[in-house]
Amino acid sequence: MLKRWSAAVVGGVLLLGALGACGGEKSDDAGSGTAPKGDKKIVLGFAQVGAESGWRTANTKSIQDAAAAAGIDLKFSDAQQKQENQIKAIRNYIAQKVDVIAFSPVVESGWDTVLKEAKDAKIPVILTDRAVDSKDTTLYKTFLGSDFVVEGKKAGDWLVNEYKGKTDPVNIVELQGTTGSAPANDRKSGFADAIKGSPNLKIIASQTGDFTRAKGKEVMEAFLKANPKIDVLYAHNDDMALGAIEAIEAAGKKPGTDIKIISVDAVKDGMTALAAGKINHIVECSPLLGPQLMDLAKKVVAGQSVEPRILTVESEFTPEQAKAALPDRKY
Ligand code: GYE
Repeated sequence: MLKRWSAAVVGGVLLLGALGACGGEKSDDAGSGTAPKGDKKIVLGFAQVGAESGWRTANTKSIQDAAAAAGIDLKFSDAQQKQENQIKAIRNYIAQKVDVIAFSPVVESGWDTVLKEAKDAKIPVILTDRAVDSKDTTLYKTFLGSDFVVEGKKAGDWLVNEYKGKTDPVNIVELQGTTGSAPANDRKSGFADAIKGSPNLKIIASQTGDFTRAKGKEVMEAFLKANPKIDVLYAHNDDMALGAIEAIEAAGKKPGTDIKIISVDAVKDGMTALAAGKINHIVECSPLLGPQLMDLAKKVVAGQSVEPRILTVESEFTPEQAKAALPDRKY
């Protein structure tokens, strides 16, 4: 799959027409859009991070569905969580002269050169879901997504409240998201900030699980082997928490009881584990960014000004709230 994807991207413009829907590079033009007759459809090149989590799958579907509904011709690529693949995809969209580029940067650093190339080619860029650390904010039009520091803080505040009035040491292990990504950096710092006033709450181990179930399980196994007393797991997303639950159960412990678990996202599988008492608290991060992204794409292509930062509206869930919300959960 990676080979095929790279071939599509490296092969560039010439190959693209022939490749069609094969490989990671494809056009999702459903032909059922609402673009006014006679008007040329807006072409949006979207460089997705990958397919690492339930959140990402829901995010991709939201973008594809919203593009079809808005009559936007979507070129979609999957970078398999590699920055070099995303950069190649963006260069490819520049070479194709798409009308607008959007992407969810896998990590925060290292985007200035390619963003400058897009700017020089007069193609507007919209950051979706994750931020970049570029000093020059004129390199992109807007950033649509969550406030990950607030999410980390909500997770930490819940824990502080859970142990209110208690002074016994609480050993916390942390499963971080992809190293260098905005959600990993910010969920870590927001959480650390929230617990810093409670000296008995201690992070005794913190490692990346790359936002995947498999890695979450593997790292939790190592945490369990190295630390005889773990009271709390803070996972930066549901998928890593779900992998860790398997490791905890395999070690003969009860997730949610012997080890309390807090995670972020609130995808269906996470909410199911929360309703079953295996996760104790989830901070929501909505992946349904598609409709807002299409509105923004239309505006920036039309040369209209847009807000530089657009936040997603989110909440939190207890097990009872998860039970109530599950029947209507779309992802
Ligand atoms: O929380 C995680 C995914 O960037 C907000 O990426 C997103 C994160 C999400 O892999 O599950």
